[in-house]
Amino acid sequence: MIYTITLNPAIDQLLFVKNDIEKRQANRIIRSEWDCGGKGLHVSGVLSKFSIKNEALGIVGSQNRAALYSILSEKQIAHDFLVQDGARTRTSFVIISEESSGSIMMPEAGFPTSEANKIALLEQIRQKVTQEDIVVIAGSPPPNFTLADFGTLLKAVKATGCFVACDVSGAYLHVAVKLGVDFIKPNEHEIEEILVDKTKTLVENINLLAKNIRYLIVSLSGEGSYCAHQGRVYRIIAPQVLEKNDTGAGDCFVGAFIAGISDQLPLQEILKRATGCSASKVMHADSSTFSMVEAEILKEQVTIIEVEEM
Ligand code: TA6
Repeated sequence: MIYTITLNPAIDQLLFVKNDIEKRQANRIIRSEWDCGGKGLHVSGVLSKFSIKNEALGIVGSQNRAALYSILSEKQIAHDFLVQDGARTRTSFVIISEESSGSIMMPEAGFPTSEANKIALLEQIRQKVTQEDIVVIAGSPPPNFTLADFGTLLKAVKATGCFVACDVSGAYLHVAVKLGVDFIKPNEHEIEEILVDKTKTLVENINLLAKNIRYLIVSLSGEGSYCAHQGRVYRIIAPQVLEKNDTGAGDCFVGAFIAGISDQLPLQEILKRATGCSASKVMHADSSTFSMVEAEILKEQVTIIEVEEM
């Protein structure tokens, strides 16, 4: 079983505007759509699309629970959330201009998790997760979820002996690296925070970090990524596509990568699949849609080169 943990889920409100946003102008909204948000939920959505059994865990607010659950059921995302009474799951505003590519993302902070729910989550992990499982912890934790809380959660997950993937940033990424996990996916800015030796090159640092992390991905947005595994570093060059909305592309990569691990595919195949899926995602307007057909075609346009210089 694969469990995704989204500590701070979101409902994405997609605001479509005609032109790029400008100050002192009425930036009229042409249409508005809803999508699920919070990185773990996107990972779950990708796994479900690959027909891989998974369950989304985390803490949602009672106030708009029905709205979130209806989006999740559309995306066939099975879940067993803890519910916090009187709280509202955050909104993440995503502005997409029809004129240009890319998006502007403005996530709310989210509600503080109650101490009772922090404990309940640990208990849920102890009851559900076994050594054969994969756990993906993804997205920014809520405001009062301290580094110590995060460390406690990670230790509880690790204690089960399962495969642990962690897509977090900043100080939480530090904790993940320090405690040791099986997978991380910082981007080129996030990795700056965890460089082992700042006098060395990025590739040398990737190699050093990868000594404690089974699969280390450094995403380079539209340029592709690096992957370090078993003492080797690969440069993955992504196909060039017409970008509509990059929001969720990284989550799509993580979901497809974990799907490949679960399917026990060879690493090069996993990387091609994940890169193809995220390239397809970028071509779609919402936060989570990608096409399996497009991904299959794009996969064949992915180039993987082993990096020799170390
Ligand atoms: O990566 C995309 C996304 O999951 C959006 O759908 C949005 O809700 C946001 O990221 C949340 O990110 P955060 O890091 O705040 O958990």
